[in-house]
Amino acid sequence: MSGHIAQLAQQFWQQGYLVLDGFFEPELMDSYQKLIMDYFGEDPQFFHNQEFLDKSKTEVIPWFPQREGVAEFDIVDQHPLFRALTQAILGEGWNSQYSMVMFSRKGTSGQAWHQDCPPEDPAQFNINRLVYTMDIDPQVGGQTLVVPGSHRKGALPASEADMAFPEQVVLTPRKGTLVLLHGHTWHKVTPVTGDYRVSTNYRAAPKGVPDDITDICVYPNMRYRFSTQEVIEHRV
Ligand SMILES: O=C(O)CCC(=O)C(=O)O
Ligand SMILES: [Fe+2]
Repeated sequence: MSGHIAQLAQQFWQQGYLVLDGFFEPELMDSYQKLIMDYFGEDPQFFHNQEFLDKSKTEVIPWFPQREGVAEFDIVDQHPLFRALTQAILGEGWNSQYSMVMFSRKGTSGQAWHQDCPPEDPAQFNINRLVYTMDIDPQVGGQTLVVPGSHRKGALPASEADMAFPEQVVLTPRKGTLVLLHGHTWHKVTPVTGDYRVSTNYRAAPKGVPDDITDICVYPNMRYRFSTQEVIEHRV
């Protein structure tokens, strides 16, 4: 198994992402999905400010269940293979940051192209460990797009308009899929046409990376700082 894990870690570093279908048991995913729907209901409201919504074209409502002591969310965090894979990718001393459930309502725009943190220093990055508790399919929308190898390509091209990259790959995760995604990899989420979309992100980072590494997000049109809710750089 450890040889296989090393191979998967190598694949992650080549592509900037990794997709593992059927990684989590369906029963565990069902219990997570129920907790998530009990928390949100079908039609929750936003709390991001309007400038962010307008400029980022990102419509996601976050929930941090572990901060509220919802113990079930520790199960994934402590999953032995999940941890072994993380260790193979990030090395000794890596840090599990937090789990964040992301809910998008029907008819919302998903997430624009972005990088979770500035890409200038290759040693300063987060990884997303995305757990899908429901099927994402072409009917629901909300597919995740990634550009392979873009974690080595610096900042996303500056642009005001949405973009398509010839080499982009469309991910359609199912219930139980684990997607590992480097924070510098260019990625987006397509509009949500079905009833709603849910994903849960267990963010982690290598040793020496501060916990607020994802405070500044890079979009084609701006860099945005979440803690102060401000555009810190207009890129176009
Ligand atoms: O939900 C997804 O598929 C991607 C979410 C994302 O971009 C992130 O958590 O950084
Ligand atoms: Fe992201």
